[in-house]
Amino acid sequence: MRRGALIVFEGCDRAGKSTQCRKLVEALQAKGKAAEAMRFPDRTTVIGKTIGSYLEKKMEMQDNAVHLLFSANRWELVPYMQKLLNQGTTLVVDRYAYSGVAFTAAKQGFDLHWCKQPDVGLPKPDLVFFLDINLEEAEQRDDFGEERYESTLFQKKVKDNYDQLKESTWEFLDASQSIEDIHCSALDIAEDIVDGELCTPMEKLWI
Ligand code: NYM
Ligand code: MG
Repeated sequence: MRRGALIVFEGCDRAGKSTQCRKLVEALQAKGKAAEAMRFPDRTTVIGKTIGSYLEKKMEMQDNAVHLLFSANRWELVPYMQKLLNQGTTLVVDRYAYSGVAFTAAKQGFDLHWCKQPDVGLPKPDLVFFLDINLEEAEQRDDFGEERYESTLFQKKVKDNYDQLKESTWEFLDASQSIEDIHCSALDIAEDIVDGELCTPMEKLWI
């Protein structure tokens, strides 16, 4: 049986990732393909609830420690992801290890190399959409500025870090286009991957 594809959306805050994830899952399902949405952090688990409190500034945490929690939150969901992928379900994931690295490495005293280590060996995405947003535009979007990390200066550093994480699996989408236009481009690219030759077993990230 064919495995499902692992598709990830990445980008700075308010780039439109959640909207595009939802639309992509709906479109794939409408075409009769098994697809499910996931997101990181997954704030529903015990680890995820702690991350949620940290992001909502209800608690403080040492920076290395919270970085490891974000990674642990991905690892705890790997068995679930593997099960669905092996059953032939495509996963469309809102943020993944690239967010982990880009955000922590934007903090003082962190480098990309250290930040990548806890996520080394995770299932490697078959496709990563990077929603490229102009930071002045993101700032104007609803809710910007409420959670931790949502300042333009921080997001600028995050964007520079993303630039250094680009891999051959990445596709850039201009986030200033309309929701429909972005969706059409994403769906085209995603369908090629979902229907194409998927490498089995899956590759491992950053190995
Ligand atoms: N974030 C997300 C991290 O700092 N590290 C990670 O590993 C992940 C997955 O959490 N500002 C940050 C990026 C976001 C915030 O994400 C919450 P969202 O997509 O707004 O729920
Ligand atoms: Mg957010």
